[in-house]
Amino acid sequence: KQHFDVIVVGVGSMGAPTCYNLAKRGAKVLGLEQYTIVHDNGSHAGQSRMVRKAYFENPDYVPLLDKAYTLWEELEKITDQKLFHKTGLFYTGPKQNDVLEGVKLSAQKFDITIKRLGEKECSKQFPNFKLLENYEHLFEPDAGYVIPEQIIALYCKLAVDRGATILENQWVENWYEGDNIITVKTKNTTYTADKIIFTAGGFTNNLLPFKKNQLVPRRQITCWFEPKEPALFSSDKFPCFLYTTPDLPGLFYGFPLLSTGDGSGKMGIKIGYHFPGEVIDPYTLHSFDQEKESKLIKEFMRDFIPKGYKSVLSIKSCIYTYTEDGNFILEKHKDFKNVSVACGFSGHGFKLAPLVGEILADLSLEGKTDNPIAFLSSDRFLK
Ligand code: PYC
Repeated sequence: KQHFDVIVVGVGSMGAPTCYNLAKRGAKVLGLEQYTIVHDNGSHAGQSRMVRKAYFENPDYVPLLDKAYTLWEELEKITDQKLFHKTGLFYTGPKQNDVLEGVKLSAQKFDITIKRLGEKECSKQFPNFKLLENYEHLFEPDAGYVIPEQIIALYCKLAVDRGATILENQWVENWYEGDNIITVKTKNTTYTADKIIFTAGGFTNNLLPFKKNQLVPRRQITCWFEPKEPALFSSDKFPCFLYTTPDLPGLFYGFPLLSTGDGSGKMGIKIGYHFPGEVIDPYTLHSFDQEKESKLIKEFMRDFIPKGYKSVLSIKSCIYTYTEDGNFILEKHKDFKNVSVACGFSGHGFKLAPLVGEILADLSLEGKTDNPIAFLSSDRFLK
């Protein structure tokens, strides 16, 4: 048997920075990943994730985001690589809509720079978007994007350099908590540890008991478009955006022209619909009707960013794991003494990955954290 201080199950968006933070603090760490380090069967594939601070979802995230911004900078210093690409973020939506009101609330409460753009200024700065009447337009200049595949690979390397063991293709068949010892069984091996952390994204339900509807994996579709005039969509001209259309709930979002990351060498703009998709068994993520599922996104492009739509380069799926209120679950587990968990990121977690890694290391090694995460406790579902 091999014994570790901490076993981390799931080495993706949250597990990779967790392995790094644990190893940095001197813990003997084992990371178990059911696929490879970086894969497209979970929630991290797709070459871009937004980093933004004027959080419309809930201002309680802003103090955490402040720290995450510092940690993204630190990671750039440690790795000597540019990781955070500051493009700014353009928001447009009907006046008094929840998203825009939420952005303004967080910006005001925490003194975050947000520019309100008049129609003329807006069409000059962002000529690629169709602008609608009675809409409000905002710009968050300090927002941008990171590349999740690059970040996860870097965190794993940093973790391994600091002594962590990270194993791929390790499907956890079973685990249990005994008297101050955790046992984990994979197909061929039994491991033990003092502590365990679950960062298994949409697969968490298979590992930890959550109540029905507390953690719901859903399929989300993203499409890559070849623009009619690629030069108009480079990151110095076309920012990340969140667009609320008049007739649909949720938001359309997108990124500037980036590599599609599929080895074809092609560049495209990635567009998605930030709204709960079909409930799925996460192991069937890629079985879907591409024509049917991409229809809304194509219509959005045709109607609101027509110059961006010459052809569709690819249609991909990834997992959003929703909680009932769309806020994360991040805590020391209530029923198991030596278990910590981060899950239910509901499609907006990656920007906080460096801090989630720190917090999980705090919870696991110290039993507590100084970070203000009470609002992310699953206790809220008991009320
Ligand atoms: O977390 O910022 C975000 C986001 C935008 C679109 C999907 N997720």
